[in-house]
Amino acid sequence: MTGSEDGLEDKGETENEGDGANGNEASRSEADRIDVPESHPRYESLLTRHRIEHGVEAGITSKQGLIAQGRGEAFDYLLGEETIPSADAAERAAAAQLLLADHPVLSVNGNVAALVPDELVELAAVVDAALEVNLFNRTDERMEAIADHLRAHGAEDVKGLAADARIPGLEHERGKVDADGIYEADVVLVPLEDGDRAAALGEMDKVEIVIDLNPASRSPRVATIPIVDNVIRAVPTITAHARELADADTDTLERIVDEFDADEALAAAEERIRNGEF
Ligand code: PTJ
Repeated sequence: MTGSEDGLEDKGETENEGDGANGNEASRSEADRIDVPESHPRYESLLTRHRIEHGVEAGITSKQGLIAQGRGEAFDYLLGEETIPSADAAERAAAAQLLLADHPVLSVNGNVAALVPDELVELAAVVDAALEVNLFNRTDERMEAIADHLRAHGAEDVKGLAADARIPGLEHERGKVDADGIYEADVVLVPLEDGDRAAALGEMDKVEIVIDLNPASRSPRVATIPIVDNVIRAVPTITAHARELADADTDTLERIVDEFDADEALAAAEERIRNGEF
């Protein structure tokens, strides 16, 4: 990767400034460089903002992504900025569902590419899933920038650029997917999805795992497995569960999925938001 591929060159940074050979450390360290000690009570939130800001500067995240992040932060604050037990159960069910899948795909937009690139690549490797860039505000430049960014963070195969299939019922740009990716997938993880596309994927009979901090949003409401948690915590937690369940038999994995109740999980998140202490 070159500095310009990750949008870093303007800032006088190159991959050689990091510790690693492939530039991942340079990219991540710039995205994580904030003048706040880790002991600061708002450290995680400020770091998250910085990653998103860096994502916009690098041409990865859309400006609307900044607004989406602000909305998410408000819900995270009300949730206590922690993974509540119902979200952890959803993350375990998601891990089991991904391990059961024949053709799982992790959908990547501009926000999650900026926030959790390493973590998405790791999850894809652990559950043997494909990564596919799929954008609400799709432009060729952002598609390429995100694919480059994921590759710089270790992804070997990034789908989404072929765009040789369509999600039925969605207008032209937003419905573009890869025929051997989301179109064929049996299980799709869609973090921070917009409601229309989440509903359209549901109409295609896909098992949909949605990560969204707002339990009232349409996307978690149409999901098979809604995860009401910050994507920063959710993705590594799914990976940790998947590692722990890696040797589980099919019956065990199916039981974990069957025992998960989406309505209960949404209700528990709403209850925490309405009645939690802050
Ligand atoms: O990169 P693109 O073009 O695909 O665009 C991505 C965004 C997120 C801008 C686009 O899909 C969009 O506009 O989404 P919405 O409709 O604003 O919905 C975003 C949802 O994600 C909201 O319900 C937020 O509460 C939630 N959210 C925001 N940040 C996080 C989050 N959920 C989990 N973790 C977060 N960090």
